[in-house]
Amino acid sequence: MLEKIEQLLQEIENLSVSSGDEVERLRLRYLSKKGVISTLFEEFKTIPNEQKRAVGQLLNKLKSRAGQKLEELKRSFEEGGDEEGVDLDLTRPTGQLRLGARHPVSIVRNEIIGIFSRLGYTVAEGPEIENDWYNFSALNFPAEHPARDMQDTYFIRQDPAILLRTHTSSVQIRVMEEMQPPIRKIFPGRVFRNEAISARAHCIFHQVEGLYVDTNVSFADLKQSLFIFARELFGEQTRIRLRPSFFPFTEPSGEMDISCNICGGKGCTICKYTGWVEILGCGMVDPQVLANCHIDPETYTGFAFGMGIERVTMLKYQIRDLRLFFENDVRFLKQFQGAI
Ligand code: 2NL
Repeated sequence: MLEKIEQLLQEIENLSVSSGDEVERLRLRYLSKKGVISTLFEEFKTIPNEQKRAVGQLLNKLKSRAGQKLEELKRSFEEGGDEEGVDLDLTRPTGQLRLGARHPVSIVRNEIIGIFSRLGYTVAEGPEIENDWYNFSALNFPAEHPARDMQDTYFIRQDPAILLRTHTSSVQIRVMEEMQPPIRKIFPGRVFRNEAISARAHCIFHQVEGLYVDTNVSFADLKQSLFIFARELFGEQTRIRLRPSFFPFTEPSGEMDISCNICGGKGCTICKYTGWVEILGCGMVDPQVLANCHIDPETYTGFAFGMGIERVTMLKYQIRDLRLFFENDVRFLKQFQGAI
């Protein structure tokens, strides 16, 4: 029995715990009525008298040592381990602080703004929550256009409609209602579409649109402005091509491709072996849209364009999955440290 008590004494000295609950479990194990130590006291009654003195002494020592040890462990949790006598120097310098990085979407947005501001454009912003006029009707969307469907657009209310804007064109309408030409502005902002989230699509993304309205603005002005833009953003070796397209708010409309900046136009998986990648949509502002904003389409013409910032950023930095922009994983974000 002496041996058993010695063993328990050793065990108690070596106890270590990681929570207050654990201390309580140990207290029950050693010190409760049916615990290990009570059981030993029961056994003590049956040992020969000549052993009683030595065993009794050691058993009492075990009981008081277990009580002390468990009390110590309990206190260490109650006081959060921050015992009296611990020196806490509040004037001590911290370790090295980690510096954050700008988000890649912000970097590219700022770069696009920089390029157009050198061409004389200024920035305009507007509300993310819009009504039907600014998001659809003023932009010539017909009543039955699929974008007006619940399937594609987040409606806050249906009738009369309040919705999350699906493009920044709504801000362009607001600007054209407010001022007469010359207008030369770019419109960066967050837009919302009811898309299934995948490597290529997200329900929230960012756009930059641009608008230039004045006397004698031509399609040649559109093409040269976007050519300059493409070379500034992707490098001076960049070539462009325009393909015919359709938007309700421009006529004629086009889509602009740039020569693939990965393979230089030779053909690779990024450009699907075409040598070209699409980066934006554009066109001459439909005269009806100008008239909707009380700008005389007989006097003025204009061009407009729009691009998805995530898409442009993916091409520029060879990012393969759009979802990376929204996960905010520092291992992704810190790669852009110092980009601007
Ligand atoms: C795209 C295409 C485009 C516009 C946006 C616009 C705005 C007004 C009038 C006329 Cl108020 N046009 N914006 C024009 C053509 C294309 O965006 O693919 N965006 C991601």
